[in-house]
Amino acid sequence: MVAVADRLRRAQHVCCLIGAGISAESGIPTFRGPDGFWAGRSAFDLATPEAFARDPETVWRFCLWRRSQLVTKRPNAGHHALVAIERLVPQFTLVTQNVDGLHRAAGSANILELHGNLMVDRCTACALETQAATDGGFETIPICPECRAMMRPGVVWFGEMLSLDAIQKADAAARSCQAMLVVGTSSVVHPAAGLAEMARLHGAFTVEINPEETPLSRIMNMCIRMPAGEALPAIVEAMNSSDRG
Ligand code: BV8
Ligand code: ZN
Repeated sequence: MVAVADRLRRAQHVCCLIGAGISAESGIPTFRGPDGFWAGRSAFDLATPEAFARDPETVWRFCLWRRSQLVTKRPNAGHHALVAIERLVPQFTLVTQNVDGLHRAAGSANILELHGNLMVDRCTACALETQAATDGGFETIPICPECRAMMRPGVVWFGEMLSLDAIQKADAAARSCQAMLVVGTSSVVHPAAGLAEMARLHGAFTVEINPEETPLSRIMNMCIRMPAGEALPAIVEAMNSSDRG
């Protein structure tokens, strides 16, 4: 951890690319793990515009069920460690694929939510965005308060463009950072996974924090085979002790 801490300490700009694995220790299933959201389900029946057009009820039921689970979940030591790192370095960009809002709940500031946010509704007709209720109402499909059209979850489905602003800022951060932590992602979804390759290409020191190997492990400068909730606090501890000299 000391070697990673040293790299982060010396970096002007640190970028973190985050996946569902960091929220596993908050009790939120990952996607592709044995008990993940996609276990026994097809992403293409639940997370594509075609699926929503074909059967909005089923897509909404999946989303509302996830919301009902999410509202009781809290950030864990991994999320809090990212907040600490953000406050220890001159420039920090948190690029997350997660839609659970736990980084904001932990206190992270500079967050790019590449895949949107599960607690946001967007109107299918007038694009009005509203915050979803957190105290229930997980049975009814939200209707637009403005034009009465059906709302959709404010997440990015497969085959949909990411927010141009978010991906451009994430790309710029990957190109300019001196160190990138790639935490809790299987690195199979693009364009997010491409950001780690971009960082490496531009000379950043890249660290994968994941108990498992991923398709990008081979290009990383370092792989820490530990859960994020243990590795990230240990890195913060090493950064602080390097301060104490
Ligand atoms: C787009 C919906 C273009 C929201 C999600 C280039 C190459 C190949 C494919 C493509 C490409 N470009 C586009 C594609 C197609 C597609 C794609 O990438 N497909 C893949 C699967 C083959 N990409 C897209 O469609 C994207 N759109 O590019 O548009 C375009 C151009 C023109 C016109 C139109 C469009 C859109 C991508 C967003 C898709 N939406 N979800 C929702 O319902 O949540 S993505 C979905 O996977 C999740 O949202 C999640 O964010 C994402 C990534 O998953 P991970 O976070 O990595 O989670 P996973 O379970 O996979 O892994 C968890 C990891 O954690 C594991 O490695 C595990 O070991 C580890 N772990 C477990 N416990 C811990 C841990 N790590 C640390 N600590 C622990 N305790
Ligand atoms: Zn509307």
